[in-house]
Amino acid sequence: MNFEEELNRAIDQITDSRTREAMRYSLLAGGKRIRPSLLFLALKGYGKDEAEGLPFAIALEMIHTYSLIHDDLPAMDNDDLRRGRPTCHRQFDEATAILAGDGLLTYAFTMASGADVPAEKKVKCISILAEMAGPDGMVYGQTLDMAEDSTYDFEALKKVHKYKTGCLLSAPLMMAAVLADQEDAVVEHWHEIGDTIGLAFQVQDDILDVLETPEQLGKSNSDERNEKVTSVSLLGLDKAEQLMDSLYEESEKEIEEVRGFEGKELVDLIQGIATRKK
Ligand code: GRG
Repeated sequence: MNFEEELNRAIDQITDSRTREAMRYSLLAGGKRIRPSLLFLALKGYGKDEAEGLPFAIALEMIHTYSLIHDDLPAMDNDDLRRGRPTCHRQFDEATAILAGDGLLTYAFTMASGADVPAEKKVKCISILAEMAGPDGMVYGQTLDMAEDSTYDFEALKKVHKYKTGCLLSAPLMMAAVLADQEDAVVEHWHEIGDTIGLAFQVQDDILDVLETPEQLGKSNSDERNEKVTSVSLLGLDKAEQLMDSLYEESEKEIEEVRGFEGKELVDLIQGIATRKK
């Protein structure tokens, strides 16, 4: 299966319009596809066929891309560069970028509802997607992030990361557990593992913003421009690096301990993410 082609095919199914082309522009700009990979490898760890997760993997990447498009808008971070290209509102215009984000978010649910899996599991997966992306999930994290003030400490920052970043990394792990017929407590355990990966991932993002150039990262560093509090500004670089390493190790250990799950490939993916440079 070629995931990039599958994403393109999903966009082809939409009525031709400027909004559709902006959706395609941002979706197919070459992201790392971490969330779909988490879903596919978690399914594999349970001995399931990754094809069963494809509509949910496409949905995840559409929701993630919508969040990036909206996060880059002038009303939010006001960024010019994303995934190595001009941001959606720079390439098109603000109204089109808002619509492209709206289109990706809603079309994600069209994709998920078309999945060829039993209705009960499908509804559970759709409900996980909605909860993790919505006002009790990623949108809540973004809301907290927008409200940041000078009283921010590391606990407050951790909460932002849990929702803004962790939720959309937990969703694929939780959906894989549902598709693999795991009970609710196991699904919830994967939620926690995703939170740990999310915190590590976000601390790493803060570290990379300091160590790498926007050209290398393919995105603007608006945290510095917007004087945002980050894990590096609060902890210092050395402590942030130690924290990141220990969080990734913790998540790997937890994955290896999940009962009935062959964790090697998922752990390999996490180790690959832990050494990413963008
Ligand atoms: C607008 C509702 C709304 C939410 C925005 C995603 C987001 C929330 C903000 C973007 C800024 C940011 C630092 C988010 C944390 C998550 C994160 C590190 C996103 C980047 O994910 P990658 O590295 O990106 O997986 P690619 O481009 O590789 O897919």
